[in-house]
Amino acid sequence: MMKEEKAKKAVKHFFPRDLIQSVEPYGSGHINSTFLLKEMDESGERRYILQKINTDIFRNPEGLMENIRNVTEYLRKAIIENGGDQERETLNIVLTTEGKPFYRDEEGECWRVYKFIEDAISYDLVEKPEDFYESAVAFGNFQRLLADYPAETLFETIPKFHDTWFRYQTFEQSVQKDVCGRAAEVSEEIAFVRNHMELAKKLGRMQEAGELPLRVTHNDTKLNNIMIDEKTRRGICVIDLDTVMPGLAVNDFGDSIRFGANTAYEDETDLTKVSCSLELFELYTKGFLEGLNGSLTKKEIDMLPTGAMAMTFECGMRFLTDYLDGDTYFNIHRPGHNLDRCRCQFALLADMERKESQLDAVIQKYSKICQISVC
Ligand code: ADP
Ligand code: GN1
Ligand code: MG
Repeated sequence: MMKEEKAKKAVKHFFPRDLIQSVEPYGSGHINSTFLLKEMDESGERRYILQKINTDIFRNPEGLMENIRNVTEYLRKAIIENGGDQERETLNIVLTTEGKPFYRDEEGECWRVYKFIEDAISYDLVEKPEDFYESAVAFGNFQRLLADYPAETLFETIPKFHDTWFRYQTFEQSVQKDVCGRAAEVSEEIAFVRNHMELAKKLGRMQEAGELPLRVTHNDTKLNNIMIDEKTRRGICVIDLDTVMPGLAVNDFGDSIRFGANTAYEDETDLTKVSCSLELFELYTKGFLEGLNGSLTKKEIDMLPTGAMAMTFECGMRFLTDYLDGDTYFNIHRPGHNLDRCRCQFALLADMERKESQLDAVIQKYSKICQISVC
């Protein structure tokens, strides 16, 4: 059965009245399969997001959905207290007809539905710098709102998700196995990884030494995981909550930078277009620190540029590992897609390294402002 047909069957377990008019593939996420649902009745049209959860990656869908249910309920209380709109400022799970947060079909595939956040857009590339600033405020705010969330109650949906040194070792295993015979063709990229071994160890060591605290973080802070309100241009909702787990604040910062401060798309093949925009880096720093409103330590602030480099490196290395493994993890849309993505990340990291002192200077500028007026 085709994916769409399976999706149509799954829909019936959320919407027993047969009012769904269409089920179309949607969005550009790399992990889950996402569909847009349109429902029509006497009162008009309503839209929903249907997702097939990637259970090869998320092995415990019960734990995953419990995390999302609890985190969204927690956020909802804060939104209501602040006089916000709970329909648009957090994800809203639509339960199955049996009252469950997801439906498991006969083949064991797991489906969930969210209300569609209307009049908002998610971007794969920054179109207006102010939108990137707003996304930073929203991600910073999100982390601050979850600062007192009981971290021990969260399931670790993907163990060692941002353990860059673990990712490095996994990469080396894939090079050794070379199941598709692709290693020879990517010797330059393999050498690039090996030249960055120290970067892979750095943040993990600092965490172990107690220099960087574990916090409840989002862990997948790409620009397209924020909904920007079409009218107000505010970052109204943080979505894609599958990886909300204890993590490092600098990694949330870093992942946003590697995606949003890149002047090119994540899979750009013309590497001359790839660079780390200092303007966007500065805007994001300002917004993120404002959203966090003084909840980072001085050490965390100092390490923000390292977070950006480590996340760019880790992500490139994960794309390369997947290319070597035969493209089994990330959704791809063309042959060599993961290699293109890897090259783009490595070109971006090289540019960040060239600009390291400028990135540090930006951070120090905001670190000072932060200490005087907010922290
Ligand atoms: P993935 O884990 O595959 O990245 P996401 O949960 O990020 O999946 O969803 C993919 C895309 O679908 C998002 O980038 C966004 O454009 C859209 N999307 C997801 N949830 C919603 C929602 N509740 N309302 C509107 N759009 C959404
Ligand atoms: C995946 O799900 P999505 O597309 O938002 C991945 C991230 C990577 C990102 C690279 C669970 O994010 O870790 O940084 O692709 N998510 C998972 O674009 O592995
Ligand atoms: Mg996503």
